[in-house]
Amino acid sequence: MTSFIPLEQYMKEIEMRLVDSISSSVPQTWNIPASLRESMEYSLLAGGKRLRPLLVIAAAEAVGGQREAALPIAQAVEMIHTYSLIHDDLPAMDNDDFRRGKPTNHKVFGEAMAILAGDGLLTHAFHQVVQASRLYNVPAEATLDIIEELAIYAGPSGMVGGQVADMQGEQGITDLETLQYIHQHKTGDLIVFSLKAGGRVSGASEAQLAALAKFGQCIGLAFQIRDDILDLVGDEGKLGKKVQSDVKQEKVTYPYFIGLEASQAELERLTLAAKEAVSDGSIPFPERLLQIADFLTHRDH
Ligand code: GRG
Repeated sequence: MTSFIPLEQYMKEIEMRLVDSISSSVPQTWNIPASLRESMEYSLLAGGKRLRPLLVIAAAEAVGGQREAALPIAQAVEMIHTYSLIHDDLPAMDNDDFRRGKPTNHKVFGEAMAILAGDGLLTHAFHQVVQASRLYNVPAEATLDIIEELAIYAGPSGMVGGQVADMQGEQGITDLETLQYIHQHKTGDLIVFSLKAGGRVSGASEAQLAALAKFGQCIGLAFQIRDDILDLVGDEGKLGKKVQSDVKQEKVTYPYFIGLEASQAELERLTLAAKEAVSDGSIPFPERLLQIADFLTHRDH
């Protein structure tokens, strides 16, 4: 466990370690077309909050494990997340021109290369998970569990399924339950994966994994509700994008169904439930996770 530095400094440390290591994660000795490497690195290094790597490492440390062993998993989840954003921005999906304050991948490299850069990141993520075992002696059985769960939480029954439900339901969603299904899978599942995988690196017990999963489910939904609220009442300068875009695009959101005040109350309820899940005594060092839950509730971008 590292000494208990302020959360902002902790996040900065993890971001720096991630950025430093992620650019060399595709070995220079591999004979890869330069344009593919450039396109993958462009999006990987374009910034972002690095929330999922933060959760992998915070969960590993909360269970009493070492940061370094969790790093390949943190890289892997950021690769999956980045691929999903590249593909989500494509003309066939959301058709966005900017992401993380920069032109989207397909605007710079063309559509075909953006698709392939996403494919490359998705595939390479599985290579990186294996490195936790090869380089840091994470037991093969735990690594197998992490690989299996990455396919479950990021694949058809997870993030990809959530994206499809969102696509098919666009503008036609009539109930909160369907919206919850979309949020749970499209956004929440990768967050749950990150926490459980971090725990697995540190040899978490079943009770600890269940506590981390519950924490992830709650903050995952809370994260999305906060997104919806920020789109209505956020500061454009801090968000780096126009507010009220959900209203303009007639997107159904939490505030659309239950109003702004009730959405805020639900956000607070979920944050409390998340904090309770890791405060039941099963997690030896829950303090960082508690801080992260509060940080996400109050984030302004
Ligand atoms: C294309 C299979 C496929 C999936 C796409 C993640 C996703 C699924 C789409 C992104 C669109 C979106 C606004 C999703 C909901 C919230 C979300 C996951 C936002 C992006 O995550 P952040 O805020 O992004 O952590 P940064 O850039 O900070 O990493």
